[in-house]
Amino acid sequence: MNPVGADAVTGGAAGWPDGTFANPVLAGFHPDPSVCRVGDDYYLACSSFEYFPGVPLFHSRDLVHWEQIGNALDRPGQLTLPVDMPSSAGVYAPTLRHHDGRFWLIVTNCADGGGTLICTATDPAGPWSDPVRVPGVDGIDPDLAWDADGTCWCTYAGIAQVRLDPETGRTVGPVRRLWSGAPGAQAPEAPHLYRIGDHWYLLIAEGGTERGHAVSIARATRPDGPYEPGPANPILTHRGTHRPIQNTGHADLVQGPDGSWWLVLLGVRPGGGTPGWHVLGRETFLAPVTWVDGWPVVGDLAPVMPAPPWAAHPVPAPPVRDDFDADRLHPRWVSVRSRPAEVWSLAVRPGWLTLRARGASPDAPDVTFVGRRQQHPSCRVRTLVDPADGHGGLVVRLDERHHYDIEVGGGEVRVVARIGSVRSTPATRPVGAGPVHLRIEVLAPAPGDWHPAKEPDLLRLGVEHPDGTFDVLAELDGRYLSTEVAGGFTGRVIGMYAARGDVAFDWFDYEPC
Ligand code: 6LW
Repeated sequence: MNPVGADAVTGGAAGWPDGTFANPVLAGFHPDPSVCRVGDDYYLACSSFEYFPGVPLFHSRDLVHWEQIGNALDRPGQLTLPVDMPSSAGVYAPTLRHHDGRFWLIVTNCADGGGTLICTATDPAGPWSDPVRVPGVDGIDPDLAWDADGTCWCTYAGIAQVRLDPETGRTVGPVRRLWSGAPGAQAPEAPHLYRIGDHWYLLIAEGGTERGHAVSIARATRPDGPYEPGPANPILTHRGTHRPIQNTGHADLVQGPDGSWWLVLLGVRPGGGTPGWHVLGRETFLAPVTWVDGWPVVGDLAPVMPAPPWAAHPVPAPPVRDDFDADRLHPRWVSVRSRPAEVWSLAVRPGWLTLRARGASPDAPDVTFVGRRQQHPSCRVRTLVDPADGHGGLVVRLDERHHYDIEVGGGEVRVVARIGSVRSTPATRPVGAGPVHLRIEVLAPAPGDWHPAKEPDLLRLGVEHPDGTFDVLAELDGRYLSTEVAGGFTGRVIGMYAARGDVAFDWFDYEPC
């Protein structure tokens, strides 16, 4: 049976170079994707954890090319991430849906007693409403689905379900257990519920978000069950394989423009020797789905995929340089926990981003930081920084306890490496007064350059001379800024910080290399 639409993915439509597309479709730290379709448009939301603003939102016309249009939680009143919250707490997996003329986003803020939040918008680029709290939903990964009579069902990790009034956040009736995936499997979570054909389908993740991650399915004739597990579960896992994309799970189903079915899901790309270190966080991938006897079957998921049978709608590549000439920051720029107006300005020194220090270094949970996700295995980051009487620079950050910094101030440039409990200063260099060019290069190994303990990448931190030559002060092993070392749910974020006083940045370049 094929409930709705075509199931053959053939490739060959307009605009796809070589008849292929590249996975991931959203590179870098973009986990837990949730997608919805409104006419010809697709919208996608991801988790954001300790970063503010929270819940990045993307738009696409072809499911492959995505452009960030905003962040759902971009006002302090919508998102509280207290300074004492651990990194990788905060904003967990959202579900994004369109119902009755409005976009609905349900999400958990694990750092806020309120827990489950619902926001709505008529334009997904914002503004999003202040959140309605849902105290009756006591679990992560909430999903919203409406049945034909308008009843709203909230299904969440466990897998548990309760009816609710999404306008008020009030739950109705008891919480019921629906299913827990494969017997004995850990972490049944990430449920999404869909009415497709004659059935309600319950898509879940199980096995945990590490190498054992998997996607499974069950179905019922009513939204509240009883659920019958699929005959071929898990319908997707890369566990125990040597495939380059690992940890595959946490998926959401969507139909392409031609009615074919697809999954967006998270996966990682481990690098280096054994056990493999992934440094870019959990990324968003796209995989084709066909239907066999009323059950979804997931097709091959690889870095290079046959193009779908519809036209490509590429989006402009983000510019290499942000000159800080606009009067607001692009939504891709994130800060750690909060970004109060008094610690940053584009107006104090027009054309420069000025940061005012709070925490004394990127070790501090309240460091003044403005950064962006590392999205390419090899990339180059540069800035022109004027420390004036302060201290500040560039940082590659996994969390407070895992970061590499190059900082200028007090007449010197220094490289600082923080790895767990160890903090060291592998290089210092005297420098004159005035603005300094800082540069960080991240270099992935050449294909085939492998041995069992090979690092996933190398980071070179240094200063750039007026003639453009790169004076490398330190070359550091990237494994210590990986999820396998640091733990947690995020990925690398690279940006600017102030550690003392007011520090101004004229521009910031990020380019793949
Ligand atoms: C998320 C859970 C998961 O809530 O990881 O991979 C958790 N899946 O569903 C954090 O992203």
